[in-house]
Amino acid sequence: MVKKTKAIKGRRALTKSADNKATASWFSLSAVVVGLGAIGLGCFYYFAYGNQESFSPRGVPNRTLDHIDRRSNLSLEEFIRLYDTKWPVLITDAMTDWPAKAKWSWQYFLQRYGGEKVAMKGVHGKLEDGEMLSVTLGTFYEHKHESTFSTWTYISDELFIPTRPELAKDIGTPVYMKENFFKLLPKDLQPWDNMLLWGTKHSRSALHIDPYNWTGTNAVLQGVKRWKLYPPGQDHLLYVKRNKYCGFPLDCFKYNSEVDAFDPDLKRFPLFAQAKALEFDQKPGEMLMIPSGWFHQAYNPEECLAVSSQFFNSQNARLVMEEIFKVGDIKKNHLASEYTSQTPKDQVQAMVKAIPKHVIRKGKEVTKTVLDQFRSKTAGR
Ligand SMILES: O=C(O)CCC(=O)C(=O)O
Repeated sequence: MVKKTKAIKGRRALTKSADNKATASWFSLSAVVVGLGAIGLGCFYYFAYGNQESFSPRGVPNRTLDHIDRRSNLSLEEFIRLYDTKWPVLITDAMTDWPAKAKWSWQYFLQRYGGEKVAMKGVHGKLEDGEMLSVTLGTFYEHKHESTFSTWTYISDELFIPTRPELAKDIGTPVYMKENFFKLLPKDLQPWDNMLLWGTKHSRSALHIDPYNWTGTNAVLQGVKRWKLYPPGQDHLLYVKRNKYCGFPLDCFKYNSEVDAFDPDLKRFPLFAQAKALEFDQKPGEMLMIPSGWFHQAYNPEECLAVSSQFFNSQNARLVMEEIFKVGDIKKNHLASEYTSQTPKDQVQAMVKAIPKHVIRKGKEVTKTVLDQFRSKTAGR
């Protein structure tokens, strides 16, 4: 019985019956033609584009990872058409009128804030072993020259600038960031903006996608920042840690990779060797726009002062709202039935109306706790 079944299966796998022999030869011939066609197409692409990895973001032709566009006089229309939620770009004239460029120096900060606490990442060993500490700005300054590739410190403070309006005034809002639906959220749920990033030589961020999948910006005021940005579709090569939370007043999932892209452990993370990145250095006065969904990591080859920010606009609204729905305890079915045909702004407004009161209360508590934690007079140096 078993033998018979096997035999029938075996025959079927070949040609089923003599009647099918003609069909089989036709298929073989077609397979050869298709195979040759595929090789031909492959050669065409190889010679047309070299062996450069190419990607086709929504609405723009093939882009390659061999350089980053540096643009000035970029209109809002062109930014939306070519880059927003599609491809990274360095804008060289977005910060020309920022008072921070001339004003922010060590002398300026130490005089005013030398004794005040900042949130600082300290690493001794591997990036993954780093911890967040609360130290005075003066202490960071005293030790900043001691950094090595494996021992470094990085002020990464979400609240230092937002809680000091005199500093926030020194930073402008380029035209590309004017539409920002985060402002439509209740005040206590808006993500903190303008993170202060002051890193020693060798300091670096983790490889991650930004919270809520927003569009991120990074403005370098002093020093140089080296970047690796990964086009979407490579999550399976990046060892993403699941089920972590961002800890913002309106919580969201955190998408961090376990890999340090500037010092990858390929024994632990072998697939990472296949990941393709856009790599470049960002100079002082340049602002980087990081599209939603791109994993990215920065390394400071020298001491670097920068400010990062974000926006949620008509281009990324669908992606950002999806992330808010995942954690925000907002029931999609509470939204009006016409929701899907509304403009992005109207959709955000409808979503905001559906945020439960307990979520807003929790947002207030989170901000207070974080502020207490980092500003506490008793926190050690
Ligand atoms: O400047 C850095 O270290 C990276 C900052 C960053 O990636 C971010 O703010 O999302």
